[in-house]
Amino acid sequence: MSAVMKPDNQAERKAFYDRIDTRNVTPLWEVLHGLIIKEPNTQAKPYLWDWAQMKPWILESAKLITAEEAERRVLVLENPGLRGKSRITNSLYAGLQLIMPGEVAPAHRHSQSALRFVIEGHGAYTSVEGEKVFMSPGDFIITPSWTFHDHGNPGTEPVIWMDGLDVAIVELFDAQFLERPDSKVQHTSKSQGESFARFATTMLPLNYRASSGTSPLFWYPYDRSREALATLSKVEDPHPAHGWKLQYANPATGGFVMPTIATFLQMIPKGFRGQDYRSTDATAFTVIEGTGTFTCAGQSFRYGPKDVFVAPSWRPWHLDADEESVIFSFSDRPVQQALDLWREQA
Ligand code: 1HN
Repeated sequence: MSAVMKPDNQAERKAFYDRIDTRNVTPLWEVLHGLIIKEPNTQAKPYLWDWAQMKPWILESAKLITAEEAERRVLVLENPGLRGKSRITNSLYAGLQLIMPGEVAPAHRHSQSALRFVIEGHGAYTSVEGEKVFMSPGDFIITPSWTFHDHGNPGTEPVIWMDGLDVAIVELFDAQFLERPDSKVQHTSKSQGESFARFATTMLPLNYRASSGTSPLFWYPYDRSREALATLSKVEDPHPAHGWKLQYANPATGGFVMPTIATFLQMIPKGFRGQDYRSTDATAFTVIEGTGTFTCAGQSFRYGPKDVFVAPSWRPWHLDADEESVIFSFSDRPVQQALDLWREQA
């Protein structure tokens, strides 16, 4: 029965706040309701980067700067709700990288984990810890944290891929390191296909023990992944939201390919009308094949091959396909799951 009166003392409060502020102290009650909220309410927006618009700009960038001067010649895909932060989602970076015939992007290594998803062109390679792999459209390649990598294009065509990195996650922990070796291009110390032979055949080196949370396999060629989806599409019904969807796996652990980023490939049939779905892991998508519509939080975007689009955390989205479509995607799901934060709702 004790009715506690709310004091009416705004001026006194303000004076108190000002006093404690001088020693870097602040009252929780003034900020509490921004810190704990009922559900995610991200600043990030759904958006689609149209390939027809992006491609000429990417090629134009090659007239302005070399890959070597730029270190990496990339146009960053910035979420319209997060401009100036080099982010496609609150936790992940994405960009479109171009390497012209004859160019090299010099070697370096950093704490950030990276993925490449090849969009267009043949004849360029990426080299990871002394092993080269030539990239073809649809191939998914990883650059594990703290592994030396350089890219080169001894071929005749411009080659463009999407990069995805965990920059903001590493920044959250203030755990970034970068190293540039003396030589621009790594000495190739391994044969092409070595890690594929060791890890991609459902076999492992004798007595193998995973020494890191990152996949020892760094090249996932498109043909095999696509064929798996095509076979599944003949033997099971599509998931009502995802169609036929697989996650890329670390063959040594069965887990995701990197500790911070999960990657997926999905196929949806012609005429598919996907159900609404949402999850706490904001997701960036790249279309490889097909056309349709991506709808998220009431906004619809027509998609076609090589477009990139993004679904922010917890905003409902669905896919409708005009033609059979194959779509790559990535998110921070491994981090959220490791921290018991991940939720989804169909
Ligand atoms: C990076 O090292 C690459 O190695 C691409 O190709 C994009 C974006 C931010 C930080 C490092 C690459 C990057 C990056």
